[in-house]
Order: sequence, then structure tokens, then C-alpha cells
Amino acid sequence: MSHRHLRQGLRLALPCLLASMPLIPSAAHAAPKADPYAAVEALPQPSTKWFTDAKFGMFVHFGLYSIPGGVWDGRKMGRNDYAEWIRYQLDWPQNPDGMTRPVYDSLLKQFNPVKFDADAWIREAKNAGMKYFIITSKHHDGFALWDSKVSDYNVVKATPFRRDILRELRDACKKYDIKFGFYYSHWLDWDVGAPPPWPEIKEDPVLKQPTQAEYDVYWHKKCLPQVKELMDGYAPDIFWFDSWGNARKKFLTPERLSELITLIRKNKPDCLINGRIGTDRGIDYLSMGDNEFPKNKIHRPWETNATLNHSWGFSKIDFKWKPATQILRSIVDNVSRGGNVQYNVGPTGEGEFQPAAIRRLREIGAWFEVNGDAVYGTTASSLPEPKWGRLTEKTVTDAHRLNAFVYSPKGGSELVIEGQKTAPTDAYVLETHEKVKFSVTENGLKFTLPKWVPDENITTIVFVLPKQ
Ligand code: FHN
Repeated sequence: MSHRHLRQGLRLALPCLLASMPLIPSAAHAAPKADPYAAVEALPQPSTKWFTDAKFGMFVHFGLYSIPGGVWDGRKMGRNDYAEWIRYQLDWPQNPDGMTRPVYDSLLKQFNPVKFDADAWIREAKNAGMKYFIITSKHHDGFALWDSKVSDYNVVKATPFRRDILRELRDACKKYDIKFGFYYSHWLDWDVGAPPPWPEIKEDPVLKQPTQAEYDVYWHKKCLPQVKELMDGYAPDIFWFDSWGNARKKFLTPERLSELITLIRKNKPDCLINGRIGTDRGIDYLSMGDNEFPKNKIHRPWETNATLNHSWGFSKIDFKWKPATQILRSIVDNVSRGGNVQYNVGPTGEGEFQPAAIRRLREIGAWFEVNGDAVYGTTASSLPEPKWGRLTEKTVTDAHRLNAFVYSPKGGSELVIEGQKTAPTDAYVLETHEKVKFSVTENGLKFTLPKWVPDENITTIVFVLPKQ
């Protein structure tokens, strides 16, 4: 789906540019249409400072689909090999594999993740260096992970587990000082018969669509009341909505989205809303496509959501684990271009993180422990991006720091930060505090890596500059 998200990302950026261009009145032009989002835009915008400082968060996909883990009856299931899509793949009559609704719902009786330990999950996030945590309060299947009064299709009313998973996680986030947010599938809800309306995607069957009147029932009787429940009951820091492509517009009309945004803004004005809510211009921050890492700086808050392996929900057969070295570079890439990253974990049906996920989280955490200061609270540098690595900047009490992340560093090599003309007062390897030799040349700031470098994937050099 990433190419579609990319197109969506471009569409999100373009209207902002256009909006900032002066309008030249002309008698030949018809009067401009009223902006459907005007009322929403008039509401106070929350500050995104904590988010842009935080840089790194955890995403969790957990629900009924975590039980089959992408395999049913010995067969691999799930559109795009996304295990959380197992119900879509199997359900409607157009799909030959056809798992009926009652079969999917037989998972309700089995949902008993006795090893679920909110404290352990959030501790892993904290130790990995993550600053915020977002959980699927309700994914496309419509199943809620809290005691919703609006729909009994939820963990407390319909499963033997009967525990409010969201509350336990919220409390653990408070304990570990981690910001807490919800993924909520507002566009798709297969429980109430809103299959994906996207006939433009060839591989998908054309499913019977709800009428606008039927969708309105879902919207007003389930979606909005559930979002309100979540706002009232949990006071989240982020609402992460999910929609993509043009087909979303059929049901996510400006009027409906304005209702949703207003509900959140009025309830908790500082709750951030991500771009995939479906407005063309994005809301508080842009969400890239799945695993989409842009190659250039973006000058407004943005984030990539990414997987440690491939599937979002736990998959028994997904062994495409990315190495921690690659994950770390993707984080540094994004941060150096002004963005955030949230990496996903898909806990098992019993409620545990897989060892392969834990191993990566801990490796990442070990790197952050040493290098985090060059990541958190930084901004993208205005200097050109070097071929040998990445740059960030940060002003501290008495100085300005330019951080250079050297990728695959070769001990003793000479590197240049082009365009940096002011001489530092100090330069050192962040991990070892070993001094680094430097000189200002015509091309910029030249420096020499120590003979032995501490990290062969990414070694961070700090240049201390006079405060700007
Ligand atoms: O369809 C979902 C998918 O299951 C998963 O939740 C991802 C996360 O970004 N969002 C949608 C696909 O882009």
C-alpha cells in the first residue's frame, strides 16, 4: 500500500503550499467554494513540540487476529501478508477461502492473552528509547480493546479475558512517563458491514458497499461515540486514524471528518491527530505510507510508521525481521530530515512480544542509551545532507550542537561537513568522549575520525558551536 500512501503524502503537502499562495481576485473566476474545514481550522491548534522532540515511538497491533497469526486451517491468510487482515481475506463470499463471520467470531471465546503484562510492554518501549506508545484500540475488524458501552464486540463483554487492556496500558505509560495514544480504524469497520470501498484496486473483489445512510448509522452510532468514550475515559495524547487512497473520500467526507476532529479538539485540545484521518491537508502531523522513509527533509511535523518484520499483527510465518542496524539508520534518516518514526510490535495471541522483536528493541535501546542526546529534541540541519551520514542540530543552555552521524565509519578517515563555516569550540565522539580533530576549510568543516571508532554502524560525533 505504500505507493498509494506516497501519493497521499504528496496530496497532503500540495494544498498547504497552495494555501500559502496569495489569491488574486478575478471577476472571471467563480466565487471560491466555502472551505469545509474552516470551522475546524478556526479551533486552536495544539502544540506539537513534545512530539517533534520525542522522535521515536512504539506502535502495537493487537486483537482477535493475533490468535491465528496469519494462518488458518494450515493456509496462509491475510491481504498483503498482513495478519491483521485475516478476516477480510476470509470473510465475504467473493473470497473463495471464505471464513464466515461466525468462524472469525469463534476467536472471541479463545481470546485470553494470559501472558499480557502492560508493565512489561511499556518497559520494553521505554528501554528501547521510545517516548510514545500507540495501541490499536479498534482495528478494521471492529473489535474493541476496552469495555465499550457502544458495542459489545469488545474484550470485556465478549471474551473470557474480560480485562480493559487499554486502561492497563494507559496506567503503565503514566508510570514510565510515556505519551499514550490510540490507533482507531474510523474508515473501515467490518463488524458493522463497512467493507473497504476501493474498486480501483484490481486484486480486490468489489464488495457490496454500505449506502451513505447506512454509513451514517455506523458513524453516529459507533465511530463518534467510541472516540468520545476513548477521549472521556483515557485522555489520550494522540489519536492515530487510518485511511488511504481516493476511495476513502466516498465515506470520509469533509463534514464527517470535521465532526470527528471537532469532537477531539473540544474534548482535549492538546490531543494530536495524525494525517491519515483523511483530510487532504493533514492535521497535526503527516503520516507517511507504511514503511515509507522519505529521501528529503519535510518542513512540518511528520512520521513514518514501520514494521520490525513485515506484518503489523502477529504472524506465525513472518520471519522477515529487519536487522537492528537497518532500523537504527531508518530512525536517524527520518530524524535528520525532521521526522519521527514509530516501530510496530505485534504481540502473540497470548499477549507476549516475540523474542525476535525484543532482541531488536533492546539493541536499539542500547544505541539510544549512548546516542540519544543527538536525537531527542533536535532539528534537521539546514546544511546539505552529507553522503557519508546524517546531521542534526540542537541548542542547549550555553552552546549549539551539530551532531554528525557517520554511517559505516572508517577509523582515521577524513570527512567534511559542507557549508559549515563557523569553527567549533570542541568536537568529540559521543560514545567515548574521545576528542576529534577538525579544521575549517573552504568547503566546510573537515574532521578526522579517531583511529578506532566505537560503532561500526553509526558513530556519532558532536561539534560544539557558539550559541547562535
Ligand atoms: O490496513 C492497515 C494495516 O492493517 C495497518 O494497520 C497499517 C498501519 O499503518 N495501516 C493500514 C494499511 O496502511
